Amino acid sequence: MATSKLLTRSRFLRLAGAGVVAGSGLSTLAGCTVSTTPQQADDGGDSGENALNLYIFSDYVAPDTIPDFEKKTGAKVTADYYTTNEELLAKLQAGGSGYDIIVPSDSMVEIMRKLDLLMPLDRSKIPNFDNANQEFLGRSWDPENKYSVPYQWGSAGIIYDTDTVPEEQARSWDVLWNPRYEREMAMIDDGSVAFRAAFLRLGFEPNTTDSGELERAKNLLIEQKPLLRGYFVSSEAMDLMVSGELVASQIYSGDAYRAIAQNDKLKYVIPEEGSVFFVDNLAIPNSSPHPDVAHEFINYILEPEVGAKLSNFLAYGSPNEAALPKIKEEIREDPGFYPPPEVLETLAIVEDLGPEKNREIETAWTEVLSA
Ligand code: N2P
Repeated sequence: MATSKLLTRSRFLRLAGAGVVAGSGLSTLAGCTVSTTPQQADDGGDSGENALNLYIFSDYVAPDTIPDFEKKTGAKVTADYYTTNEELLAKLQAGGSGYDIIVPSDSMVEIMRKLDLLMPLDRSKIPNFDNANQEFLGRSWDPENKYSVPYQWGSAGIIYDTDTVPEEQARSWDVLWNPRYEREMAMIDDGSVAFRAAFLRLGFEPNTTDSGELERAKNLLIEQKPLLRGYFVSSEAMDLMVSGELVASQIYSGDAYRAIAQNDKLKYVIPEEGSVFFVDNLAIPNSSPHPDVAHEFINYILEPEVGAKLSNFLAYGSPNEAALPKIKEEIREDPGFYPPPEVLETLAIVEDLGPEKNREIETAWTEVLSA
């Protein structure tokens, strides 16, 4: 079966005991969209010695993550943001990006590794590596963690407004095709994630490589398009759900939890047909101009306090085991967001399907967008 179970039950419970997420009454999570403030790296970034050019998913640091690193090390950080792994890959392949730290998801680490885009990590410069949770090390995308260190993990499910959408509807991907909610629904602006929802809704494996199934999923997404308000970055969907402009959307778990912290009519569900799970990772591009500072940054993120601040703010799961005791209890103990074992078993990593299949999905996604 193509669906890969990421965590065994007992291990998950151990992680969940200090890992994931949010719920109501978390004042620190309210109103917490990270502004994309620091100077843009502008293809080359800061060329000084003590500089770090960071290229990361949007809304993916806590407010103090970067300023505290600058204070601690004297390094000057410039940051650029992307919204999909494909955007990150294209930027790196175009060459000369000048980035020192990137944050590829699981299968993108594998793709980049095979393309020789990543620098092997010097473990002697990352003494905090020992703080990483074994559960997230040695995974298929980087079996020896030669190139990457886990950063955050989560799922992609459905957020819905309980005043409008009945729970039994929200438990299926089908809800995002329901004409009753026309123009009040959204999907994540990432072909590889949107296609997984369509595959699952059709009862296909989330990592299917069957061209006929891909064609059917494409048609399903094209059929859905006029019903949507649009395709949004997950944190934009979060804001539109909080304001009530959307009643249901595909969303990443952390953004869902942050939305719920601001509007308690909202709920997050992993649909019964299953969904995808991701582990995002810190890595250093081969072309990094400041590899020493980059190693210092990775080591910094693995500090217990830094890891806890990240997860207390972002509400994604922390693969930093040493951070777990510092993650707020009210977050850790919110049972609504810890998937029970039978749901966990339905979660799959978005696998690297190989260059040809990946391209096929990208082409199909372009067709959806231009339909
Ligand atoms: C957070 C982005 C989550 C990335 N805004 C999902 N891989």
